[in-house]
Amino acid sequence: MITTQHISSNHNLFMEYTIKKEVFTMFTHIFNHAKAYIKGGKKYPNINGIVTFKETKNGVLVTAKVTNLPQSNNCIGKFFGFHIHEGTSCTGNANDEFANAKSHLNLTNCPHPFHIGDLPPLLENNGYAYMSVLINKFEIKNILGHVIIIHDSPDDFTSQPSGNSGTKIACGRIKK
Ligand SMILES: [Cu+2]
Ligand SMILES: [Zn+2]
Repeated sequence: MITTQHISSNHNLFMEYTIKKEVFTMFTHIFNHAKAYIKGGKKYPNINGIVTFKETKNGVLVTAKVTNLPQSNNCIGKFFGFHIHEGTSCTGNANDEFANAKSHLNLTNCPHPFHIGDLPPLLENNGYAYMSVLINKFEIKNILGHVIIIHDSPDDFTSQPSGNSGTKIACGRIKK
């Protein structure tokens, strides 16, 4: 038999559960997610994308989706250098419109390609690139506010200080 007492206690349990769930969701949202909206520069203004960062117990899951990348004239499948840079603004000057992105984010005093900001290159498919990679060399708090850059050439993972990746063609700032 259900009494008023039962209903009231179930209601309290339900409220407690709801509040705990809300607080949990709030904290995971505040501490464990970030994103960057990527926009092309003057040469490729139609480049558009989003990079999301999600903290997991094994590292940060980085997922990039980018459209309207330039394609090779002769051969299929062009690679693009892809890094987190130490700068905090997608601005620059007449020579380099994203010059203020500065160098690769490097918090551990290591050479390229062991910078915190060194990521696998993007590969376009009819101008579209999708990549998801797990990385445990940084936490989201290390990269917030910095910018992510797409270059017009692949990273050679050897040349110092930045893998000879060529011109910066797109940029986005990492935020909550
Ligand atoms: Cu770069
Ligand atoms: Zn690097």
